[in-house]
Amino acid sequence: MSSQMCKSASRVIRSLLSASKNSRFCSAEGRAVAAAAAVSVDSKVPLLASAYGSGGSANASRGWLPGVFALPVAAYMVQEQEAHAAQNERTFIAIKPDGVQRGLIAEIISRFERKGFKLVAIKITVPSKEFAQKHYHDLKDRPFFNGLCQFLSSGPVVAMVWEGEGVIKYGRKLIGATDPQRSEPGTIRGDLAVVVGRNIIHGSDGPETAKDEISLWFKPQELVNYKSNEEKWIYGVN
Ligand code: DAT
Ligand code: MG
Repeated sequence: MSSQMCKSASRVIRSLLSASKNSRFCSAEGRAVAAAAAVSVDSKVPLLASAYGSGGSANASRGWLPGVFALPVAAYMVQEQEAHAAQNERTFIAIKPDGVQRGLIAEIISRFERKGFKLVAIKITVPSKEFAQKHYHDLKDRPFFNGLCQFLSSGPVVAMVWEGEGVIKYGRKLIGATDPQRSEPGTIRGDLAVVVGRNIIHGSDGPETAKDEISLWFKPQELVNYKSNEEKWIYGVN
């Protein structure tokens, strides 16, 4: 399906879904029918096409399901699509020169990795001061801006993109409060840093910042799309 088709199909499905939420059609049998129909959709049969194509009704003989069967199909497909989109959330994380020099690269990466997030881009680089100023542009009026940019460009930085459901917000939780004196024990800054000027790690603070920072630090082709073998054990609904 083209992305345009996907989008309009998704809109139709979404309105069907809101009409059917909590209805009796969202049952286990519904899911089975939906799964069968989802296969049909993959093989380019018109959206919501019948899994019972050879049935006797007028609808079935045209290859279309009546709305009552279409609803669970719709619900299932939207849920799948949304779950997939959530898992693809990405954030920018950087180990600053102090973290690199203190030998904390593996420690920091392992905390994100063990949580269940997926590394999709990584490089080590010494950013220029101009680049650091771009990265921290929103802090340009703060008194520590110059020193901060000087410091970020003073040595190697490990720049990364991590992917997973809720990774932007939860990444910040793993990192801890900006000032390590206020970071909880168990967080990266809480466990591994002492003062705000040497807090070892950066993490995007929201979806817009994440998008901007990822595109500042990485070219699109440096981001790797892959399926991790662990995903089926990290994600799931019972
Ligand atoms: P965060 O890194 O938690 O997103 P921020 O965006 O407010 O925090 O600031 C960016 C960095 O600037 C921060 O990691 C360390 C430095 N910084 C922040 N507040 C500071 C302060 N009061 N004095 C010195 N450096 C500070
Ligand atoms: Mg910040």
